[in-house]
Amino acid sequence: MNTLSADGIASDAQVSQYRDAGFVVVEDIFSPRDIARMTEILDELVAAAANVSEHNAVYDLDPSHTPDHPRVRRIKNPFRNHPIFAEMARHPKLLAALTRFLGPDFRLHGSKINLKSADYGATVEWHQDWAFYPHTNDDVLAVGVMLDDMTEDNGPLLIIPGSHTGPTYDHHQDGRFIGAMDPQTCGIDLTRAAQVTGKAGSCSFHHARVIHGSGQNRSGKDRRLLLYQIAAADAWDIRGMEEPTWEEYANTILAGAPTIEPRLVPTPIRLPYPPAEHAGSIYENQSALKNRYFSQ
Ligand SMILES: O=C(O)CCC(=O)C(=O)O
Repeated sequence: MNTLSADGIASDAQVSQYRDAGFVVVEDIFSPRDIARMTEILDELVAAAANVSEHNAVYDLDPSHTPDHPRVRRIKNPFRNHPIFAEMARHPKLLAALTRFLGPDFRLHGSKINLKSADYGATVEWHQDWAFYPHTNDDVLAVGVMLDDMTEDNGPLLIIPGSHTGPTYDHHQDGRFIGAMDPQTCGIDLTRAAQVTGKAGSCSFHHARVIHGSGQNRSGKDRRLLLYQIAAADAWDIRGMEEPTWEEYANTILAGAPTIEPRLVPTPIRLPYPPAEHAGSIYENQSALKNRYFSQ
């Protein structure tokens, strides 16, 4: 039965789809007004990149970036870099949906905005988030807040359904982490990927172990995706605690309470070490990948 939760957010069918396929789209989480507030700030952040010539703690720049034509691939850590994105991470409808997928206690462990701008937006090669940040259990997912409509032709997220229950694939090249799978040797039929599309204000939820990537934006319209990485409070990043203090760690709790008792569930883990030669973002990590799937 396709029952709505008490809040009407994320039906039983959507929760089952998330469990079976490793991803689902839930519509109308953010209102047009919420989206307008976020994109207004985002436009200001991108315009301010005119003063920046190197990647830094806020900006990952497109290789074609110049001060006259600021071209930003990614805003790093928007949760920390602008209060609007911290406010929206606690949006009641988003929290209600996350409770359906992860239970009552969860925290934000990372955030980013991938801009995939009209005509030049960067591709993201096939990967599993799990290869970047394995945890003690896999109640870990990424929310993609669609700041624009995500359509078939503006480089939508592509996901291999069901791959979240399989192995963790090799994300190394020449003995170093490279943040991508080799499409020629991984043995996956990547043509069976599902396109994740939806209207602005919708959210995709994808499991940290599911294989995903995205191609070029061939349209004349931006495809801006705000990604919040969320983990059950008892899923601990096995690389350690990122925040410098317990208070900062506790501030990342979006619902429920923190715990110092991790839940241990065996999962296939490969550590992202030795670290990537090119650090700073997935785009940088993947820049030395020899066998690419998506044309740039
Ligand atoms: O923006 C996209 O299409 C892919 C996002 C992603 O997988 C990532 O940034 O890790």
